Amino acid sequence: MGVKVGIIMGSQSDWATLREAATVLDELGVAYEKKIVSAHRTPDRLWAYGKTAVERGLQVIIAGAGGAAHLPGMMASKTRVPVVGVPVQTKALAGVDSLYSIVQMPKGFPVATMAIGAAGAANAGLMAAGILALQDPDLATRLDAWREALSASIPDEPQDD
Ligand code: RP5
Repeated sequence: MGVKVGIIMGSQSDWATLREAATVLDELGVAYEKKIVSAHRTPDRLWAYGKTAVERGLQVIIAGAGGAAHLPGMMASKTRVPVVGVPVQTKALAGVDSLYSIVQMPKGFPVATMAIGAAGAANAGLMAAGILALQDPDLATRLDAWREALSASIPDEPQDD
C-alpha cells in the first residue's frame, strides 16, 4: 500500500501555498505524494488520479487551486476519498475567486474547504492528519503533542514591537 495522503495542485505556482500542507505533514511524520493535476490543462490526468485514488489506498486528498479553481470539486466528483480544498490566493481577486469556486459544491459531492492561502493549506495538512489519526493511535499522539506545543507557544500578553 502506498501513501495515504495526496497533495494535488493546479499549477507549479500553487506549490508555494500547498507546501504549507506538506510542511505540517512532515512535522507529523505523515507520508504524502505531491502532483500537479490541472482541471483545465491536464483533465485526463485529473480523471486518472480520481479514478485510481481508492485502489491506490489514498485516504485524503488535499487539492489546491486558484482563480477558476475547479480541481477540488472535480476531484470530489470523481472519487469518494475525502477532498480537502485549499483556495490559493490570486493576484487579481485576492483568492475570493478561488474560495467561491471551491466552496459552493452541489449537494452530494462535498469539498471540505479551508481558508484562503497559507493558513488554509496548513490547516488542510492538519485536517488530513486528524482524519488519519482516527485509525492511527501513534499519529493521534503526535497530533495532540503538535497542538499542545502550538498552544504553549502563545504568550499570555502582547509584547511591544
Ligand atoms: C490555476 O490557475 C492554478 O491552480 C493556479 O492557481 C492558477 C494560475 O496558474 P499559472 O498560470 O500560474 O500556471 O489553474
